Amino acid sequence: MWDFIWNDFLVTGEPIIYGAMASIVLATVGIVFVLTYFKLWKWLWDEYLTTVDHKKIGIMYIIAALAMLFRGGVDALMMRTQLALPNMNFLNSVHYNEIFTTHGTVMILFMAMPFIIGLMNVAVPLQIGARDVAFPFLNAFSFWTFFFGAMLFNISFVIGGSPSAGWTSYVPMAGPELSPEINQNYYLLALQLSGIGTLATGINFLVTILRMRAPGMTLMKMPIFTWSALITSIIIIFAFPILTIALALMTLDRIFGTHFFTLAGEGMPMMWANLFWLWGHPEVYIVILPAFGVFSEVISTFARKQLFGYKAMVYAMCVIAGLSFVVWVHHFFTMGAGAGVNSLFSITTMLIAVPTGIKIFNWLGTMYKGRIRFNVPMLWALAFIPNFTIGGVTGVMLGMASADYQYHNTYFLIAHFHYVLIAGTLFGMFAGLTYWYPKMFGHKMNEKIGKISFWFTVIGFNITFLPQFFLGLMGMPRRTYTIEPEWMPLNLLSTAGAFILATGFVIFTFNIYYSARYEPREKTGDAWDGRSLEWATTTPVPHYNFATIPYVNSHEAYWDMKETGATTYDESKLEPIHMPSYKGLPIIMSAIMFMASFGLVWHWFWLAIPGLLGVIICMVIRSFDFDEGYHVPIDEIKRTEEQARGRKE
Ligand code: HEM
Ligand SMILES: [Cu+2]
Repeated sequence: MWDFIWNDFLVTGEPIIYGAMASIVLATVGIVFVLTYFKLWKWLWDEYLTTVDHKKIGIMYIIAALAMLFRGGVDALMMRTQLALPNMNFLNSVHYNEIFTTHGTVMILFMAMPFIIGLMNVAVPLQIGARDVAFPFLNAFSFWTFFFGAMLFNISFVIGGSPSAGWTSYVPMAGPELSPEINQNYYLLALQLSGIGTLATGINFLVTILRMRAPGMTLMKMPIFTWSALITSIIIIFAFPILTIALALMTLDRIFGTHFFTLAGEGMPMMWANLFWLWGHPEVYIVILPAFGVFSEVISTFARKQLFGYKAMVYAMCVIAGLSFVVWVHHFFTMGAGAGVNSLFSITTMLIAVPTGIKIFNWLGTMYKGRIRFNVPMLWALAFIPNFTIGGVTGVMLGMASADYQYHNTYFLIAHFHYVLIAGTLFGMFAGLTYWYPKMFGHKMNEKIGKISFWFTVIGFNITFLPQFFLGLMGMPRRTYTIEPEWMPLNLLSTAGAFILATGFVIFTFNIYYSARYEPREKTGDAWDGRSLEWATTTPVPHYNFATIPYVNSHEAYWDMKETGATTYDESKLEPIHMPSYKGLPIIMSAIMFMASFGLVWHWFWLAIPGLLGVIICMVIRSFDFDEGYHVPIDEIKRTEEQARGRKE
């Protein structure tokens, strides 16, 4: 028993791991102590763990995403440290493999995705004048499956060993022959668990946006961020089932001995690559389109102009979404498809540059002759345009199949996708968080600290990743744990940049803490002189969002209201508001799913089977739950609104 725990269950033998174990234990004890000492358990349970309010769920998503940014960021710094000089002995090859695998997976699935879903949760219902999402219970469930999926993935580090076959998990590397340990099972089950939540989110937001818009808001009058959320939801609904199936098949291969992807027994390893990227390529648009949406909102607000080419922006996003499903083969141009196939996918890939270019010109057009305010959200948007363009242009270079034989799996690719993911997604999320922050918490983020973190991030980012294009051209392969002496100067530079970049992230996070303590409270609900409906509510936003729902006449609904002096509080139209009740079931059910998944990871059917039964029991309980929520009485709405609006005047 102790033998098993010491030799197989816990990961041992590395000082870094002991350090991690100690810090996990200390952090857990610390959190439990603080919650107990300040008697916060009940508050936490009542206000957050059981909440079905989209605003609070959004906040929880964003906090989790920021925590994961640090997990993935520490991984990145460890890799860059190992690559700074030739013959470094900081990480061995096995450890390096584990770290690039977990870094990629955590960053895409447990950082970028939840961050955008968090912002969607915060902003979309407010932007369309709704009181919540279509399925609030499901929304809470989505969050908790994501959360427990992320936890499952993260404990692999200290329990049983991390996956090491890359975030793409290509077979045969990830198959039972070459990865016989349990580590790969963590990847499969953690992604499966959180993927369920993502799919549910896609459905939830599709229905919310199609069915719950304020009267008058036709599709072409929706704010552009809501449009990006709608298109993202559609991509999710088409893409995630592919991932679900692929993961399930590999789980069968690894745990139950089937042969879908094995070389033996007529399996097809190439099928994994196809399924993975048939999901994986749309996935990168799932994380970029909402960032485009944020930038559009921010640029038009801070240039004080209507978004230039609103319709073209919408159509461009639709075209990008469609094309995202027909380019996946560019991820394996060198794996032996014929020239015809490669040419076709080359062309579809490069076509994406057209609608993306249209969007870039529209952002520039929006700023043209605008009276630009250089607040922090706008700075992120301004930095995004040139940096993302570098990512886009190098993407077109990679998209040429013949040239890709040269760049394939080199640092050129690493530089390319970090330009897209950091300058696109991450800057977008930072912009969005700073932009909607006053709506979420009732005060702005500190501008000065925000600017410092901005400059650290943007400069550090370019020092880190610009040299990597040249390293790639010099032949430095990706996923290598040692470097040749001739690659040393540029690598050293890149590593130095990574630490500057990381400092920028730390300052950004510090700013959240600092602003919560010291920034003046925001009295108006309209912190930036906004144009869409989320700014029409008071701050803090009442749990029912809108006392009375306005009639919408353009994609700048609040701008119109400001011109006519209308508000979202019309006492003569007040009616009791129907709201859903808070529920403990989503978190309990997800915790049980976590147990079942953990059992499957270890092939412990004594845990997995009761776990699955538990999930079914939860579903039965839910289907006999006839609680229809409650109504907020008119008196209470009046009191809340008068209090909030009294302050506003
Ligand atoms: C502090 C900022 C970051 C640094 C210094 C950094 C550095 C690195 C390094 C050194 C690698 C591995 C290269 C190799 O040996 O193959 C890597 C891979 C990767 N990174 Fe980052 N990264 C950062 C942020 C991000 C972000 C924000 C994302 C996504 C949103 C991301 C996504 C990925 C992915 C998908 C991989 C590929 C993993 C694989 O090959 O399996 N990174 N990064
Ligand atoms: Cu792709």
